[in-house]
Amino acid sequence: MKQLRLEVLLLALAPFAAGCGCGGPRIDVDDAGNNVGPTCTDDAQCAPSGRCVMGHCQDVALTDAMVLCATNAECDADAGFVCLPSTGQCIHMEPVDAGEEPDGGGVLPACFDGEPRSCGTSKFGECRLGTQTCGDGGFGSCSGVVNPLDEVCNLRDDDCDGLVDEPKTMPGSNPSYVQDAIVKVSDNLWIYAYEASRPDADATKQGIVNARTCSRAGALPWTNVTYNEAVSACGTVGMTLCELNDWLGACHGKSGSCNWSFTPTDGGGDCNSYSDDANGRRSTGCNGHDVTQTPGSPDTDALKPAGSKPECYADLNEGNVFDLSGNAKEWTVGPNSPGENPLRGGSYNNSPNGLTCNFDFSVAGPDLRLPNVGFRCCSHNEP
Ligand SMILES: [Ca+2]
Ligand SMILES: [Ca+2]
Ligand SMILES: [Ca+2]
Ligand SMILES: [Ca+2]
Repeated sequence: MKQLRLEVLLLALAPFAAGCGCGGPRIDVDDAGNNVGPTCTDDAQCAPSGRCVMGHCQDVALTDAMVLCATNAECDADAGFVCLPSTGQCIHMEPVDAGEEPDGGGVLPACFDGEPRSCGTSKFGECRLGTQTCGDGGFGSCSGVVNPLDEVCNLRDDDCDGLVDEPKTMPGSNPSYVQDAIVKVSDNLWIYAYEASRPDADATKQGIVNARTCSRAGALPWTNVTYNEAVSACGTVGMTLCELNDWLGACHGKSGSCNWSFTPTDGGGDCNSYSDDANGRRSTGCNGHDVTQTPGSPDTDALKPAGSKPECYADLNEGNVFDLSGNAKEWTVGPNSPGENPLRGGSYNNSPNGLTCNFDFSVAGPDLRLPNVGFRCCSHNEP
């Protein structure tokens, strides 16, 4: 059975020395280790000359100069000192055997009713320390704490190790790192499950940061991007812009024969029947030109967050690749790149036939930049 012995570090805190003839001043305790003085919860109850220290009034007026700490970081942790926020003092915490008589003083309980302290694992990044209060001889729940989460591609330090969106090769002190949504197509081909997005994109904005690219559901894709910018963006994550044949291999699905990257889940068709039931399925198919709008009404065709259409994916053996058909057209590396680059899959303002895997009307030079043209990244090595 261990208990904690608390020893006040501050030698100048003379008024705390009552009843102690040992090597440093102590908080005033009796032989049983109990703090003496009227109980209190704040300084006002000990006015005019006292302070509420560890739940008891002590006849001492601390000055600001006596306040050594607000957090543990300001105390010598290597020597076993922690900060006692209620007094602003660094205290030494050392386990002692129950019943052992410390040097000239009593054995104190682990904490005193009403004593607060900070809690939690980190205050870096998205994390926040919380507070907890002593009651019934122990500290209660940690209020307000925000603990580390898995690192995701979002321009934030989710796992609170001081690194933002760190890759597998540099995970930092917390082993979590960004694991983009990537699907294995074959033994030598991996592809983004979603159209590429910027790290600061979300469902309502495309973001402005080009530091790296992400494959993430729910983020608006990165468009208005030139061919060369797309090549560079894939390079930031150790991947390459998808080659045309690799892109087609994914789009055709595991059967190798799908016309669209489209997988109806209600039994109403297969990946080759998109146009047949388009009128009934348009809202759940892929994001193409909306032909149901009434004449004269505003154009509702628009880019949507990646993965918005739950049935718009190529069904592959090891995962689903979303929005190859529709949403943003995608740059690919073709036989005549970078002079003539295939744009594949059609976009939100193309009809169903323009959303097929094989529709190859569009090629563009390296400087084209359009709001309906994006990209995705591939790799021939496991990312
Ligand atoms: Ca992050
Ligand atoms: Ca991090
Ligand atoms: Ca990390
Ligand atoms: Ca697309």
